This record gives sequence, C-alpha cells and structure tokens, in this order.
Amino acid sequence: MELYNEKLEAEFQSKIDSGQNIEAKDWMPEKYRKTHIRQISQHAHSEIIGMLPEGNWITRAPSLKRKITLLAKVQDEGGHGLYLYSAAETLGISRAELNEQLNSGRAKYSSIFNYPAVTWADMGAVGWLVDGAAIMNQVMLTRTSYGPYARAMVRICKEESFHQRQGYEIMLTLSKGTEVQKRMAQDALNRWWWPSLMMFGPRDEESVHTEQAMKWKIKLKSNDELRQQFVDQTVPQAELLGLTIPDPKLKWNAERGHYDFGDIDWEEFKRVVAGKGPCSYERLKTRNEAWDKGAWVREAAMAFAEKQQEKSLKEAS
Ligand code: FAQ
Repeated sequence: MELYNEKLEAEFQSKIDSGQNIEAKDWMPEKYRKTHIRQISQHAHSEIIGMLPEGNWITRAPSLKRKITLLAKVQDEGGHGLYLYSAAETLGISRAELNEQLNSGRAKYSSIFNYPAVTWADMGAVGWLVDGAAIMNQVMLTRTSYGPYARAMVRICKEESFHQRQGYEIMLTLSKGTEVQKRMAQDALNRWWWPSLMMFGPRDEESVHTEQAMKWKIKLKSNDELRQQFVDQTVPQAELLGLTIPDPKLKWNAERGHYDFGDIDWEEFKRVVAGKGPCSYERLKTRNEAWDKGAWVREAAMAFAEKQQEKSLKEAS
C-alpha cells in the first residue's frame, strides 16, 4: 500500500513539474486536497466579506456614474466568491460546510477586510491598493496546478484589473481636486497602506505553507517577493498622484534595484488574523444577518428546484 502511494505521489509530482494541471477526478495526495480547500475557501470568504466595506458606500457614492461603477465592482466580488466556492466544492467539501465555517467565525479571510472604509476616498484606496495587491498575488494563481482554481482565476484577474483602475481613477480625481479632496486622498492612503502590505501574508521565514505551496506550484513567488513587487510598482503611482506613502524609511536602493521600506507591525497583523481587527465583529455580524435574511430565498429556490425535478420525473415516466 505504501509503495503504491509512493508511486502515485511520484507520478503526481512529475505531472505538476511538467506543467500539467491536476483535475478534480485525478488522484491527489490528501494534503494537496486539504491545502486547496483551505486556500480556495479562504479566498472565497475574502471576496464575500470583501463586499462589505465597499457595499456600505453604494448608497453614498457622489454621482450616478460612481454608484453604477461601485455597484458593478461589488457584484463582481460576489461572483468571484461564487466561482471560488464552486472550485472548492470540486474537492469534496459542500457549500453548506463552507458557509458554516465562515458564519461561525472559524474560517480565515483576508485581514484587510477588517478595516473600516470611513470616507469616499477609501473607495479609491481600496481599489488602487487592495485590488492592486490582490492582482499581484492572483496573476500567478492563473497558472496554479489545480485546474478548477486556475480557470476561475483567469476570469477573476480580468475583473480585478478593472477594479484596480477604477480605484486609481478615483484617487486621481481626488488628488487633482480641492485641498479638502487632496487631504481625503492622502488620509485614505495613510490608513490603507500598511494593511495592504499585510495582505501578502507573514514574512517568508514565518510562512508555514510556502515551501509546500511552491513545490505544488500553488505559489510561484513567496509572500516577501510579492510584497516587494507591490511596493516597487505602487511608489511611482503614488508619485503620479502627488501623494506621500506614509513610510519615512521608504527609499530607492540602487544596489538592490528595489525600494527599501519600513517595518510592518506584525503584532497588529496577528491580532487582526485572530479576529480582533477594528471591524472583525461587525463583519461577521453583518454576514450572519445577511445569511438569516436570505433564508427565504434559499428555501424558495429549493422548493422550485424540487417542483421542477418532480415535473421532469413525471414527464419521463
Ligand atoms: N489575512 O503560510 P502562509 C481580494 C494566514 S482577495 C488573513 O503564508 P499561505 C479581492 C494563512 O491563511 C484577498 N490570514 O499561508 C478583493 C495561514 O493560516 P492557516 C485574498 C492570512 O496560504 C479586493 C497563515 O496565515 N486573497 O482582496 C493572511 O501560503 C477588494 C500562514 O500564512 C487570497 O486569498 C492575511 N492577509 O499564503 C475583494 C489569494 N496572510 O490557513 C474585495 C489566495 C496569511 O494556516 C475588495 N491566497 N494568512 O490557518 C493566497 O495566495 C495565500 O493563501 C496567502 C497566504 C498569500 C494569502
């Protein structure tokens, strides 16, 4: 039995090494299956909870154009959550279990969504920085080894790049606007900068999953590599906006060919991931209320599906 498993594992690894996808019906080690359920479901939960900070601003958007764009963005995020839940389901976990894990507070989701969006400028900063960080990490996921996840990511990345641009455009408008608008944009950058850097996860030496994730081509770059890439890409964008990144240690390092940047508050990161972020309680409460309020929709959909099934059984007999 052990020899049999070793042979299967060797074949499985060589398939990944040669760039082939693993599909839902293929043999896979139990740890690969569990790792994917963990990552894909955390990702799906992040999209679903990620709708909340921006959802709050749909009714307060400053113009019809902004309202329509924000509405479309938040809807896209809901869609991303649904594709990702479907990808997780191909690994043998049910939608009911996934929902229960999120609603009970047992599941993790991205730390970033536990911060408040207090002004309209936050809609710009979230699109520019949060979607910007999300794309940086997710482009590599379009080439991840698990087929259903990789395919979901292709569509998600196309939509995320639109999200990033709409956020940057809001920042551009505000930073070229009145003094008050400029201050709002700077204030939003000040509040979202460090949490955005935390999105990439713990430092490489503390990232428990990276080594295995690289072997299975789930990750093509480490957390720190992606964080550096994000800083290098974002600093010139902030310069173009005429805004200042809130980091006195930020400095171009010609020798490394990268920006050096200051220390991240890892204690804050740990607190937020442990469910003690500024909005952690509120996010789960809102999510649970939405779940309860939606019960009649789920029940009606199930009743309709049962009726349709009965009808087609009758027609067939
Ligand atoms: N927040 O060993 P690693 C978005 C956890 S989607 C909370 O480095 P890994 C779209 C990690 O789960 C944003 N927890 O783990 C949008 C693990 O815990 P566990 C989400 C975090 O998996 C935009 C532990 O720490 N993106 O923004 C965080 O190799 C705007 C050890 O960490 C994805 O989910 C964190 N920031 O690397 C929506 C992308 N970082 O499970 C609305 C897919 C780490 O052992 C508005 N995921 N942890 O208990 C990934 O690429 C990876 O899972 C990482 C973490 C890179 C997030």
